[in-house]
Order: sequence, then C-alpha cells, then structure tokens
Amino acid sequence: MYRRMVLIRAFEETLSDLFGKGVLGGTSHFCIGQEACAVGVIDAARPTDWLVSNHRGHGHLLARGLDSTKVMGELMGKITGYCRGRGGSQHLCAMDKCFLGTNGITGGGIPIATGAAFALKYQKTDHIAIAFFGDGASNQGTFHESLNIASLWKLPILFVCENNLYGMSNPTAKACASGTIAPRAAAYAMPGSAHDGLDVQTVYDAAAQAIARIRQGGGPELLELMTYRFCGHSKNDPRVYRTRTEEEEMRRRDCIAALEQKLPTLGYDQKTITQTALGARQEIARAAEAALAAPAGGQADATQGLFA
Ligand SMILES: Cc1ncc(C[n+]2csc(CCOP(=O)(O)OP(=O)(O)O)c2C)c(N)n1
Ligand SMILES: [Mg+2]
Repeated sequence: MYRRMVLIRAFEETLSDLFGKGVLGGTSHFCIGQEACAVGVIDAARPTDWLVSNHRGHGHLLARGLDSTKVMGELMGKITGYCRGRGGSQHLCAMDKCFLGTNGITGGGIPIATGAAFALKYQKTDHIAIAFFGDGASNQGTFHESLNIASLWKLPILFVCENNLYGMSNPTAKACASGTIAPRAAAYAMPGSAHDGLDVQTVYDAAAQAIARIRQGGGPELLELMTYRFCGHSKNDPRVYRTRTEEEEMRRRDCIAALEQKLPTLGYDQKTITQTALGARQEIARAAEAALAAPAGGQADATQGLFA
C-alpha cells in the first residue's frame, strides 16, 4: 500500500512538472493528499470488482494496478495510452482491469457504477461495483437516485465519498445541508459511516468490512472518507477560498508521511522503506520517459478506428 501511495504521488508530481514545461496541455485534477482513500479501498477489493471513478481519478487508476506508462501516455494523448490518447485524464477506461472509467461529469459515474452492480447481480456473480466520487457530487440528483435504486434492489455496490472538504471553491458546509455525507445513507435504508481517510489502514479496514457484507448479499453501503487535497481544484486554482494555515495543518497530517512513521512499528526497516519509495519514483520517471517518446494518438489517430 505504501508503494502504491508513493507511486500515485510521484505520478502527479511528475505531471505537474510536465505541465510546467508545457509538455502537457489543458488541465488536470490532482489527488495529492488523498492517496490513502484510493489505495485503502481498492486494496480491500478484488481485481474483478468493477470500479468507476470521477474527474480526480489518477489515484484510482494506479491503485487498481493500471500500467503507469499507459496511463501517462493516455494523458499525453499518445497512441500507447489506454484509449489511444483519445480519453485523456477525464475519460480513461480499461475494461481489462475492470475499470469503467474516470468521468468529468460531477456525479456522472455514480449511476454507471449502479448499473454495473445491477449487471453483476443479474449475472449471479459475487463481484461488486465501487463508485468513487466527491462531497460535491453527493449533492447531485444522480447520487440520490443511485442510492435509492441500489437499496431497493439490494445491489452489490460500495459508494465511496472522498470528502476533501471542498467542491471546487465551495466548502462542504455551504453546499451540504446535513454537513456530512454518511448520514444520508439512512434515508435510503443502507449503512453509512465516516472514517479517517488520511489513515490507509483505517480506510482498508472499513472498506474490507463493508465489501465482505456487500459480497454476501447484504446490499449497498456508503463510506465517507474524510480527506484533503493539497493542491488546488485543478491546475489554475489560486486557492483564495482557504487559508495557508489550514493547508499547513493538513499537510502535517499527510497520509504518506504518517504511514512512513508507522511502518517501522510494523517491523519494516528504514532501508526497505526508502528503497520502496525510490522504486516507485523510478517507475514513474521511466513511465514519463517512455510516454514522451511514444507516437501521438488522439486526433492524429482519428482515422484508425478505436478498436482496430
Ligand atoms: C454536472 C457538472 N457540474 C459541474 C461541473 C464542474 N465541476 C467539476 S469538478 C466540480 C466539483 C466536484 O467536487 P467534489 O465532488 O467534491 O470532488 P473534488 O473535486 O472535491 O474531488 C465541479 C462543480 C461538472 N464537471 N459537472
Ligand atoms: Mg470535494
């Protein structure tokens, strides 16, 4: 889990560098600070459980074990990317990894995951679906409609709300009538609970327990993971809606640094920890190099046919 968390952080720090150098265009939403949510939940699931992500999806992609070079290539619009450079960060799909896509529409992925859960139940499998979304998305109608139908039909789905305290510049307190998301589950007769999303072990345990109940036919559940994004909402956000003091306080609770402190107490020596982090960072450096060298996809590939 530590390796994956460092891998995600290094991936996005590298993306930030590439934006700075003008190699990457457009914008991107980083999950720096939120890595424990993606890694804890996805580690607790099976590789055959279907995932649906949102606009802040790099962590979900890498936690699921997608090839970092192919993810990087996709973001650069290269032919070697998962969707031949046509999807980019917001439309990255990998069916072979049971990853039904990142999604630029706030709340757009929640009903897609609910549909997947219906299919999994209809096919009488014991796989489940997992929907990742933010606190802002939980104010969309799609959230409420999905929880309602999932509960009525006892669908095998875990709804995971990563509450990073803001939807763009809007604090959750100003957008969400109940202040927090988990209690909303009660309105749809399903279990809902809030957890420290900065502690990967806590996230893993909460997700593992919920997933076990869901897999046994217990019906859907909602997890609210309290977390924080260190960066702005996207690349061009000066973060005027929050104080630097708040950010510094949250940085002191960085999920990766916290795990680094904890690992020696779990029997890992410093050399192993350092080597593990280095290995992850080297993998991302190689991924960026390979993606940069790859031929263009996307528009340049427009006449080739996506499934050719
Ligand atoms: C339907 C729709 N409305 C508005 C937007 C613009 N938008 C993009 S991200 C976002 C905020 C999402 O907040 P949250 O769900 O908390 O996720 P976070 O960005 O905090 O991870 C908004 C309003 C959009 N993409 N789609
Ligand atoms: Mg948010």
